[in-house]
This record gives sequence, C-alpha cells and structure tokens, in this order.
Amino acid sequence: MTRIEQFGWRGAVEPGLGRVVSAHGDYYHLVCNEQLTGEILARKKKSAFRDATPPMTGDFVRFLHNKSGESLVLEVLPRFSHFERKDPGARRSSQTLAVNFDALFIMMSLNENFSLPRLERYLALAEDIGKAKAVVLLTKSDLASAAAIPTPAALSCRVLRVSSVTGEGMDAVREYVAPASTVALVGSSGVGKSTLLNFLAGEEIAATQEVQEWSGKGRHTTTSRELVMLPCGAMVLDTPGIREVGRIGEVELLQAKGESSHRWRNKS
Ligand SMILES: Nc1nc2c(ncn2[C@@H]2O[C@H](COP(=O)(O)OP(=O)(O)OP(=O)(O)O)[C@@H](O)[C@H]2O)c(=O)[nH]1
Ligand SMILES: [Mg+2]
Repeated sequence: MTRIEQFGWRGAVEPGLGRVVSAHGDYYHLVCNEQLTGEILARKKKSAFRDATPPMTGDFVRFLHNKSGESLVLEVLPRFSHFERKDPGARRSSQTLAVNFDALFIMMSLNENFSLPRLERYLALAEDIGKAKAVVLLTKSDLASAAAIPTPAALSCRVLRVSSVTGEGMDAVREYVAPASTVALVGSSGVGKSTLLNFLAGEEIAATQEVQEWSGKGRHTTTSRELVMLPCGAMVLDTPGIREVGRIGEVELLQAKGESSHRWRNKS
C-alpha cells in the first residue's frame, strides 16, 4: 500500500495526489507519495478556485509538485462523504464540518448539557452524509446518572455509551477504527472529542481542556480541523466544537421560543 492509500485513497494511484491533514489559510499540509517524507506544504492555486469549493482538512486533492519551489493545489477530488450544518444567519447557506470519513461520531455528553432535540437535529443533518455510517456517542458515561440515559431505540442509528475515563464502550468504538479508514468527531465544545482522540492514540496528541464549571459548556479548545493518523493505521478527524446545529428556520424558531439563547457564529 502506498502512503496515499494508507491515508484512505481508494482510486488509481497517480503522481500528484494528496490528502489535506491540516489547513493554514491558503496553505495546506498534504500527505502524499511524493518526497521522502511523504509530506508537502502546498498553496492553493488562486485561479483554480475562483468558482470552486476550496480544499479543507480531510479532502483528497490533486497538486502540482514543484521540487524547487512552491507546490500548488489544483483541484479538490470528489468527496465520498460530508457533514454539513445549515447556517441561517450567514452569507453561506451551509457550512461543511467534515469530509471523507467512513464513520461520523456524533458526540454528546451525558451531563446536564444532554439534549435529545439537539441530538435529533444532528441526526437529521446526518441523513445525507454519503458513503459513511453515523454513530451516536454518548460521552462521559462515568458521570451519568441512570435517569440521564435516553432510550437508544428512539434514535435512528447506533448509540454507544462511552467514557474515556473508564473505557466503557471503547471495544464498540474500535470497530470503526480500522486501518486506512477515517472517523470524524463532531459535537459541541467540551463533549470530549479530543480526549477520545487521545484515548484511541494512547498518547496526548491533541490539547484538551476542562469544561467551565459554571456553565458546563466547553471553551473551544480545538480551533481547527486536524486529521490524525493513529498508531493502528486509522485516521481521526478532530473538529472544533459546534455551537449550534439546525436546519434553516428551525433554529430561528427555537430561538424565538426562547429555547436557545445561542447566537450563530461562524467558527471553522
Ligand atoms: N469524566 C469525564 N470527563 C471527560 C471525558 N472525556 C472528556 N472529558 C473531559 O471533558 C473536558 C473537555 O474535553 P475535550 O476533549 O477538550 O473536549 P472537545 O470536545 O475536544 O472540546 P473542543 O475542542 O472545545 O470542541 C476535559 O476536561 C476532559 O478531560 C469522559 O469520558 N469522562
Ligand atoms: Mg477538542
């Protein structure tokens, strides 16, 4: 298996194929079969993206390798899966949160922030993710009282109770963590996405931070998407916490009813 295939590429292997592991403005850190290191920093070719969707972490791209100068990203290759939230207040009508994952872990903690309506909104958005499975991870099960646990039968996909403290549910989680496959982690700030990444990696790869005691809400510790290769050969796409999910109209309605005081904020 070549390096790009280890990173999940399933098509014909050609020169100039890369996968974005992190994005930094117009620059993209790519893994690829080129260079001894198998890594390249390439810049987005502006004229190629005037009318096209720019690359993001997790994308497979075609790039022009320049051994003596700047390599250029030319094209984003078709995504086999994608997770988007609808964004009523913003210029764009939706925001893509994760791409090219085999499994989407929708994470919500089993503490006072648990909200079945919010979980249902996530699941509604996950109906149309492409070639991938959505799984609900109810995190911090070590903190949960029995009363806080919802009925899994009420949800349309598999529900796992997990804890990065006790290890509960991790055998089931590992069923999705297979070589050359990608698991994307989405959910509010503080639900334990980066902690799960670290648990699966067996080391502190990503920064994590305690949830603010007074609000129970997270602090947006992870600020950019990161595709991380685990020692077992699987990849995890860690994402910044989502402030709110919803469909156009729905969230505004909830806000009007006073059920949510959150304001939409574009965080990528
Ligand atoms: N008790 C308990 N605490 C956990 C568990 N998983 C994570 N935490 C704690 O929850 C806090 C937030 O965890 P993070 O992993 O930083 O959360 P995150 O989802 O990555 O947050 P953002 O990066 O802000 O989106 C940290 O203090 C973790 O130690 C768990 O299974 N049980
Ligand atoms: Mg994080």
